[in-house]
Amino acid sequence: MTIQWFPGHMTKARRQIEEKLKLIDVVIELLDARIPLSSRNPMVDEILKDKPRLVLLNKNDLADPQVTAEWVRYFADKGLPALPIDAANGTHVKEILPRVKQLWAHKIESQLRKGINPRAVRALIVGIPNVGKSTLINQLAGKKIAATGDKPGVTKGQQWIKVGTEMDLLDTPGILWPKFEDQLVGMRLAATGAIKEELLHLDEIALFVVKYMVQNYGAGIQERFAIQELPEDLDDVNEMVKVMEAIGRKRGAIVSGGKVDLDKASLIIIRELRAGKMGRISLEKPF
Ligand SMILES: Nc1nc2c(ncn2[C@@H]2O[C@H](COP(=O)(O)OP(=O)(O)OP(=O)(O)O)[C@@H](O)[C@H]2O)c(=O)[nH]1
Ligand SMILES: [Mg+2]
Repeated sequence: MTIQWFPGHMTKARRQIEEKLKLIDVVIELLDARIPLSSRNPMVDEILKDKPRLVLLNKNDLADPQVTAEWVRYFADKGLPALPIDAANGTHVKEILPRVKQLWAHKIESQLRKGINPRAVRALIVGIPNVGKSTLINQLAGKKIAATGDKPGVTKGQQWIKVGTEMDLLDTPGILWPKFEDQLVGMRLAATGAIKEELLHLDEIALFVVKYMVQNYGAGIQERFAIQELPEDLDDVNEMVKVMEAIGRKRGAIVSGGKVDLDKASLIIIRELRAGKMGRISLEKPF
């Protein structure tokens, strides 16, 4: 399957970021804690060059804590301290402003030395669609200023938002990149909600999710959906479809004649994964 998702507005969003860059002191790069590398826009390094950068792993409430700990080590090894957060509930959000200020401290000090009153630090927030940029901004600002929503493509344009007196934040529309270097990257982005649902074959995405869960979280789904035996051969599609059907049956996705409606089952699998109802699941590991 090829996912076609790079509409014109994404090119525009990229251009708008490039235009604003000279006004920006620090970049906050928001990644999805469940898929940190796959949610990392390969164009970002190219666009942002050497702007001071803070990496945040959002939606950590949905990610596997052990895997997140591995990711934190992975980024630290690369000299990029990454802070896991949960923007929806505000977990660790208070640690962000001090870190942003730290990245900008040398400029503040030099302004003070020159007798200039330091202005608010200007931060740009970038990340894939639906990763939680606007939610984080609202959390930092302490009020609902930016529109948020449970689907990609909610923020349409850029918007400056004041976070107290110390930081101004630029909210941007989420951007994806024109080509996924790896089919799995597309699957992970689709499963976690970065790509518009209308563009996807949900059954393929659900199959990918079920296969990953059988491989990595087998005991959990066996228990949750009362499945007697899981397939041993991960590449046996028929066996995986049986697991999808078992989940669908358990959730009442039945058509007349008692057969499972696989489309409905697929939707249920994806919805439950995204809502964290299958437990804390990461879909990517750092190796
Ligand atoms: N569970 C969980 N949900 C979150 C978290 N942060 C954001 N969300 C949810 O994710 C969805 C997307 O959030 P937005 O803030 O609109 O995402 P965005 O990055 O601004 O998306 P675009 O504007 O479309 O690029 C919303 O339903 C949020 O409630 C989090 O840390 N945990
Ligand atoms: Mg937004």
